[in-house]
Amino acid sequence: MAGTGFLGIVVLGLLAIIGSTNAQLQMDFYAKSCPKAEKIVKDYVNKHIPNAPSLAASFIRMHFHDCFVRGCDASLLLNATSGQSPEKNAIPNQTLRGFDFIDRVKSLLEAECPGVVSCADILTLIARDSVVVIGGPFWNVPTGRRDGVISNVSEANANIPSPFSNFTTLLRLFNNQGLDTKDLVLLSGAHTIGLSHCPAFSRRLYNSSGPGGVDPTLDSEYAANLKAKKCRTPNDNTTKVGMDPGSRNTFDLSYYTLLTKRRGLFNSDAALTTTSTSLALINQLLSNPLKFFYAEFAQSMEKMGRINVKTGSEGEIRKQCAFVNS
Ligand code: HEM
Ligand SMILES: *[C@@H]1O[C@H](CO)[C@@H](O)[C@H](O)[C@H]1NC(C)=O
Ligand SMILES: *[C@@H]1O[C@H](CO)[C@@H](O)[C@H](O)[C@H]1NC(C)=O
Ligand SMILES: *[C@@H]1O[C@H](CO)[C@@H](O)[C@H](O)[C@H]1NC(C)=O
Ligand SMILES: *[C@@H]1O[C@H](CO)[C@@H](O)[C@H](O)[C@H]1NC(C)=O
Ligand SMILES: *[C@@H]1O[C@H](CO)[C@@H](O)[C@H](O)[C@H]1NC(C)=O
Ligand SMILES: CC(=O)N[C@H]1CO[C@H](CO)[C@@H](O)[C@@H]1O
Repeated sequence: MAGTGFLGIVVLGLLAIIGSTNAQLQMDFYAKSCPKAEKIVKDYVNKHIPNAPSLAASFIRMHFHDCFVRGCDASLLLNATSGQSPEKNAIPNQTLRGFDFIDRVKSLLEAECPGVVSCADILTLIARDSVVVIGGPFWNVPTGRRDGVISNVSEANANIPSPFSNFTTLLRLFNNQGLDTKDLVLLSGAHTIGLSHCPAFSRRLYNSSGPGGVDPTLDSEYAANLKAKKCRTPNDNTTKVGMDPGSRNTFDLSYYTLLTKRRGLFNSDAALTTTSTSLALINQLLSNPLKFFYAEFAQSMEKMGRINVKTGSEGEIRKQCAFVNS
């Protein structure tokens, strides 16, 4: 009897060790610990995003920026603390919006079940639910992410791709995260919604090798129009331009159509047409119904949402998304 008891304890101990090291994301992770969690997020998003649909673009972009630095651990949401400049201060983060929205959802969840639902899961759920509200694709969001405690501006600048990147650089940064060419082409498709500020592409209008300083890989009519009506000077840093003008609130295929017409806005968009593999993927998306893109996009989003996640006893569950627990 004593023997089996001892064996039982050993087995339980082993299971616990396996459990903690192999903990992984699962669908409805909070089913027992906070059964209403995912519904609270969805209800809040359904109620407020229709009044501010442009936030959907900001949230999916924030999720991307979070996942590319130390994994999807809400490190992006941390505010400055003494001696550490956070990811929020990185060049690509300067145009992110909606941190207060996330804080409000977190407050609702803390009221429902204190200390249970991570900011990393909240951001991931908000990104998905808000894209669904604007009529975009649905993707599965397994939950159980835990929050990181480090946020470092240099890591964000090193890992988040710049709009000036060529294909080689883009693929290297995606490969670093375990993502491949297909993921790069599909996830860039998020540029079918949202806005950019002129500095992300005005070099292509004013300071490139073609006539008038225009980038020869950019459609000249499109460039002329942007110079006349949008980014009127090389230093304009306030005007906003839809990356997919005409349907910037609609999650459709027209971003890819624009790429094939040399009307991708950033060098990084145009770069997707510069290799035969990525160009073939673009053409495949364009020759299929929208639901094919949605299904493929969903797979890449789920994959992105798993990048270096902290689970089990790693990290913590933050009480406030902008601060690590004291
Ligand atoms: C492939 C590398 C990528 C680069 C170089 C890039 C770069 C950029 C830049 C420069 C902007 C404009 C920011 C501004 O000036 O306000 C932007 C906006 C945006 N990006 Fe990307 N991006 C990339 C990939 C992605 C991915 C993977 C997603 C999401 C899955 C994404 C979603 C968005 C969205 C939705 C916006 C619009 C944001 C808004 O309206 O507030 N991007 N991106
Ligand atoms: C975090 O910093 C931002 C500015 O980057 C500020 O607007 C926000 O209020 C801060 N959040 C909290 C919870 O203090
Ligand atoms: C931030 O990351 C950079 C690059 O990895 C590193 O050199 C630096 O020491 C880090 N800063 C802090 C305060 O840890
Ligand atoms: C891509 O950009 C990187 C970094 O700017 C540069 O080192 C590399 O030579 C470029 N590659 C190509 C094929 O242009
Ligand atoms: C283009 O950019 C380079 C490097 O930033 C700068 O030295 C040059 O003066 C610019 N040329 C024009 C025409 O603005
Ligand atoms: C934007 O441009 C204005 C005027 O040229 C300048 O004063 C300001 O510092 C610029 N802001 C940034 C963030 O570069
Ligand atoms: C949203 C946010 O925190 N943006 C910050 C990005 O970084 C600049 C400085 O580099 C800050 O001024 C912004 O507040």
